[in-house]
Amino acid sequence: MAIDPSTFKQPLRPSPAARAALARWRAARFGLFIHWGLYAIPAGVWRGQRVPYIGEWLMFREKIPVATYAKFAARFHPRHFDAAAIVRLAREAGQRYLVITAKHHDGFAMYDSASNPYNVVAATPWVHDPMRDLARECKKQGVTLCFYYSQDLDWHHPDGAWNTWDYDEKKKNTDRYLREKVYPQLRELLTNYGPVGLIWFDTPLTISRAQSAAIRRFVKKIQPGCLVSGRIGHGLGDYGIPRDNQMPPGRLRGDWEVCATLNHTWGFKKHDHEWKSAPNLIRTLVESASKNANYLLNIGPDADGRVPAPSVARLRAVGRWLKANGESIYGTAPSPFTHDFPWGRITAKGRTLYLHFFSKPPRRFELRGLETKVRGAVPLLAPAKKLSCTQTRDAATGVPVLQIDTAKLPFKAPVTVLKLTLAAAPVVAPGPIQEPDGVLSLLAAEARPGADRGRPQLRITPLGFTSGWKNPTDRLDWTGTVLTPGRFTAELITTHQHLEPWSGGHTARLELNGQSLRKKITRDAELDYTQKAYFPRIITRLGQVEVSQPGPLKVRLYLDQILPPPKDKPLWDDLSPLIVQVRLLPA
Ligand code: FHN
Repeated sequence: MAIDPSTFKQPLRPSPAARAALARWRAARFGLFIHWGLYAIPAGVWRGQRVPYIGEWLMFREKIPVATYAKFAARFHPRHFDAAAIVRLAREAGQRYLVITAKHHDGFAMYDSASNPYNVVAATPWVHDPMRDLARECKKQGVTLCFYYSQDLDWHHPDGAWNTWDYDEKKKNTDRYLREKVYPQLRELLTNYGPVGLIWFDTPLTISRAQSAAIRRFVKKIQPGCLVSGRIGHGLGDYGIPRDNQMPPGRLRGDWEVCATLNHTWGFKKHDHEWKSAPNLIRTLVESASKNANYLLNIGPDADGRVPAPSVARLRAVGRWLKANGESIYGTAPSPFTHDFPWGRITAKGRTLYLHFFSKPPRRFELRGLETKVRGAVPLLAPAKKLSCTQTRDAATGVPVLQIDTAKLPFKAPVTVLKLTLAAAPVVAPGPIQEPDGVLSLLAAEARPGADRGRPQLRITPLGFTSGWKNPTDRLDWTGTVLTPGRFTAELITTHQHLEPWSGGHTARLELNGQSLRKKITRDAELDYTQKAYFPRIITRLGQVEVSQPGPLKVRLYLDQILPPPKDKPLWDDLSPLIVQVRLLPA
């Protein structure tokens, strides 16, 4: 069983109060995540050795006894912590909400907790509550304050999950931990700091459905407008969260939030200097919005309270882009198309489409599949320049084709926005359509699961990946549309979380137009995309096929041979093959 079901379930139907809060949160689109705690002191180093993995997991990785780890508190005196500057940074970045770790898995409360002395006021020489400062500044500067709270993992409390080196797992009583620590602390957070936008619960690894549901009810009772993140567990959140640093393929249904690091850690690590580029961050923000996801981007202040300079520089760069182009992000709806385009991403607002180009488009740019009449096209940054558009239909297939002359669209890296005004709300032709570059991309998210016998076990998760593919008679079916027939190279694209095993080695069979390609899933190449460091997309070349006529093309994928999952099962996935997509590229 997958241990984090919230990742794979559609979020709950929200109450009216949550719906209004959700609408505000959705319109914000961009938030600041802050991981700050005692782990900033060791900063990824223990007994002189660099500890791999994310910084805030150091206690767990090194199995540091509670009594030893707690000594960090005596050294916590962040002289440079400046709540006003942090909230200002969020504003400069264009981030409209802020989520800070009130208590992470190490169990240390970063606020004044009357119910538990293991906290920043009672246990440190600083004797100061940073959440009070942040609450005041958020109010003053118009940023929504939200708290991260680790409701399940707690390595400090004897009944919290996952400290097996100090405590006996068999003696743990989760209800007692919830009663003694979680509920009293949530009450404090929800009564002492004014309105709270959301509680970002995390990592529901051992908590039961009833416990998750009770925590949700508890939060809503105190602040009905406070949202609950999808990682409350069991699909009980107001919105869903993909895995860390994960970008799902295609458009999503429901509300989501992509959470991401700026380097490779959440909590400060002094040796992690692998910073993402500002263009990568801007494209990830655009891509998130195009899929109906907010983007929650993290900083990890150091033990003195300073935000690393590379983080500040990058957030400001995103902010500069947003200041000019924010109309195409804030308050937008996702793309009306279900697939990702090779040239960029689309967001929408009423009768407007925003085309975000990630590179300079060809002079005669072509968008296929838009049925709605276009009234005008202008660069978002130069609305006086009218671009000429023509709308026709492909003679052979009837696919609507919009051609835009982009001569008057100066491309400015990393993302240039073209604003299309439509005569009505956008309507698009169904199904995957061959792109002008000749590629037909078939996302698993756009496929119909089927079975030669009985009902398919295989399903498509809300994130658009296959799940539960254990049966060789299960299959995926697509009907795409080909405008330019010819010879194609067929590729299968699979994925995995970079620290977990890749499910290669199965044998895939692709059927189309009476042709069949059968091949073992091998690592032939990798796709270049923004999240490739975390979820590599692995290309298997299946062989070549011939498509002789324009029109609908039925494509069917089987897995003839499915290997048993490795014994060393990771926490999150059932390790059945994670198929992202089939692609047909002109040979
Ligand atoms: O274990 C945590 C991790 O430390 C960090 O807080 C991230 C942020 O999304 N959440 C968990 C792992 O998914």
